[in-house]
Amino acid sequence: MGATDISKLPHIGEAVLRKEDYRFLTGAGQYTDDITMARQAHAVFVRSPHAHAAIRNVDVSAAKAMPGVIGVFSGKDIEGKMGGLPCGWLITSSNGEPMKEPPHPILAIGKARYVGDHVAMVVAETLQQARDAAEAVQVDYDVLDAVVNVTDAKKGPALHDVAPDNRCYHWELGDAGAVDAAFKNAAHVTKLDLVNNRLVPNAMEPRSAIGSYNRANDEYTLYVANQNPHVERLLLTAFVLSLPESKVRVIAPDVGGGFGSKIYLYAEDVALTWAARQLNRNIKWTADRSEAFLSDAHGRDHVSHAEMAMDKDGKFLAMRVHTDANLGAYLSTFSTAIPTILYATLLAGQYTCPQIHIAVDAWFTNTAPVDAYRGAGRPEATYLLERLVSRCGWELGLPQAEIRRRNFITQFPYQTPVALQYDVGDYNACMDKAEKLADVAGFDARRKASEARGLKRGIGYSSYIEACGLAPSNIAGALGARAGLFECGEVRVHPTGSVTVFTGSHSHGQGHETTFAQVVAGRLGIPVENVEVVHGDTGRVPFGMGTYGSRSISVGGAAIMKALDKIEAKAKKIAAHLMEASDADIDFTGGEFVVKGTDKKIPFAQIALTAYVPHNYPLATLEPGLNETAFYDPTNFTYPAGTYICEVEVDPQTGVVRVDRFSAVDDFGTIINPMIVEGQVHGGIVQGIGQALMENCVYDRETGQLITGSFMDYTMPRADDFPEFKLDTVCTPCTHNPLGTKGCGEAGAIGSPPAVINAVLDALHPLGVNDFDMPASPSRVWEAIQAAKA
Ligand code: MCN
Repeated sequence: MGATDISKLPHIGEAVLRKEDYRFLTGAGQYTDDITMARQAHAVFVRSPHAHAAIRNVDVSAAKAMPGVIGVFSGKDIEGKMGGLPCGWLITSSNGEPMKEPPHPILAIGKARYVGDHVAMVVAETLQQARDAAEAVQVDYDVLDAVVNVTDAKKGPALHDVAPDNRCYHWELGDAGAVDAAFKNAAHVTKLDLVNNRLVPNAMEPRSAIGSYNRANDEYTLYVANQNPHVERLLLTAFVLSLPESKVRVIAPDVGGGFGSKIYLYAEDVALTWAARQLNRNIKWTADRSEAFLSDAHGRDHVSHAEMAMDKDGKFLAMRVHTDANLGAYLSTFSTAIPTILYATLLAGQYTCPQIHIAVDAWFTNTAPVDAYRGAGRPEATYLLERLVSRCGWELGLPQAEIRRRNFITQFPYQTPVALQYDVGDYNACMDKAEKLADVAGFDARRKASEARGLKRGIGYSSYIEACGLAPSNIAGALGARAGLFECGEVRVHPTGSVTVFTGSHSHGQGHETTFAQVVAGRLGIPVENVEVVHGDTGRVPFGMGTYGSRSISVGGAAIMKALDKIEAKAKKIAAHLMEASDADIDFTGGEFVVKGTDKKIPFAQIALTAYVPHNYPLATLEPGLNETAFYDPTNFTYPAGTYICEVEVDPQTGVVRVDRFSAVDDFGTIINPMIVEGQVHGGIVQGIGQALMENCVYDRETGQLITGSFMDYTMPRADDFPEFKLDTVCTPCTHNPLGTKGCGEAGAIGSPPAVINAVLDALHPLGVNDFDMPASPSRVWEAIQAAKA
């Protein structure tokens, strides 16, 4: 089946209501914390109150004597009994030195390295008993100086012996010599310093896990709020607990949002699984919101300098970027890939910039580990590039659309100087639609109206591209990653013709139970209700790499399409036998197998039944059953792209920024379910505007304490912070996956932050404010206005 044919099938492009919503809306969802097991005990983790401290002693004796306590473990108790948390992706420094990979013990040994670092685990009959006993654990700390940002990290003190200067790696991409030469010939150079603020993921459901052990057959089950159960099992068994995978089942039931923060193997998951066997109990732990703030992997936290060299007409000649990335105290599972493979490779954006060079220094600091958060490297790249491009336009006196159009890539495939090859796109079409949708023509009148009310109005553009559908093994491997990211799908046709699909993708809000069913129902010509989608269980799904990087429909869906190809081929053989025709003469269309050029046909359900009741069947050449599995490794990323236009009103008296209009035009290739895609874009834009205007994770520079450790101090966006978003799409189907789809799950979070800040800057330029970083909170905007006046 070709890449574009899919759009003609039934159910494809239909706004089918989400099958999963009945259980979510009626309170029947089953999240990890909803599960109560027989002989269930509760765990509480004792966490370091210090950002950096030597641990002299952990005295658990008083805690052990507390009522209901079943076990108390410190780092010393588990030392030598298991490995540390692995970093799944390897980055080799450009000079050939491997990155520094310090040990990451499951419970701290010798030192605590951030506020919230796990120091001990208490298990008791009830949660309250575990909490009380955790208070009784006596930890003797020697407090050390802490560093929390990349600037201070260079000065020390060192967190890990293996990285005396706190640098984990130095990594480069692109031709530095060619970039230098291009800068020498430039008519104009635009420069910009940027900070990409640290974010806390804040999924609605906090992390939660139950470690369970069955002594009868020596088997473990880990229930966990996680986005990729097979990867969790692989890391847990192969790297940490040295167990055969066949002895461990990981179940990720309903998961209330992840946004990247639930793709890692966390220390709590390991500790619970291990302790379940030690204590022969099922042990549950659910993070409270404060723990989530402290110990979930955070996102972003880059400090960058960027320069663009242009000719006299504003054509880009070369770009030079240096980025310091904060990795936090330890390497989280995918952390090293974020400021490198996923960030640096995106810096060409939608533009024909012939030379790009980027150098990245990644640093350890006394903060929670930093890893993927919705977009993962790509929002950071887009923020940098789209802020820089807007500034190029302002400095050259070119309209925001014009500076972009002059540099848009228009010929495909297009090889960027930073490793990626874009297969297809139409960036001018997105810009055209976005400008119409945003009524750019009416902006001047609206600006005057705002001015009359004492407000400053600004308009901001962002033309983003994203590489998603992670990740072609060939490209990931060439860039230094340890693993590529294929996906697996199994299609099981039952004798009645209904179908169960087992997918390695995991749905934690993205609606796969509906969209994957639409694909299968469309291909087989059966009702959507007749397709069940099973995910999130290593005991039921053959294999899987999970959900992140907006990969599920384009990689997981493609694996299902491959399995459906096999189903169709076998079903045709059965049909050919029944109708006494040759396989080649059978067409499958509208749910029926037809002998070409005749009126002989058999419906799909009859073929399904025949496959399982094969009395009239060529058993010598065809096995019974209709059940196929396929693995799909993409040959390239998918490249969704679009243009976002934001209009803000700023009150110069108070610094309050109000988003008045937001228009987004995206190209996601073939769209399976426009309603679900719209919801994904809405959510992404909200998260992006959240970062741009209010969210900011701040650690105290002296003590390393997390200052924004609750919703009192960390502002989350709410519905009344936004206007109604105007959305539209352009469709250039992806050329290399069988669905023609491109991912949509992160686009909003990637495209929106620079559009907002560019709009804020446009509003503030008349007041003399020429530079500004996120978040544009009222106090920061007001201060910038006052500083410009001074
Ligand atoms: N889809 C479609 N047509 C397309 C593209 C996608 O109908 N052309 C549908 C898909 O079938 C799927 C949904 O849109 O139902 C998202 O698909 P996709 O873009 O493939 O993204 P994933 O399913 O892989 O989801 C991952 C993505 C990421 S990386 C983050 S982070 C994120 C996001 O999804 N986290 C989310 N959206 C989220 N939404 C919720 N509610 N919760 C999260 O944690």
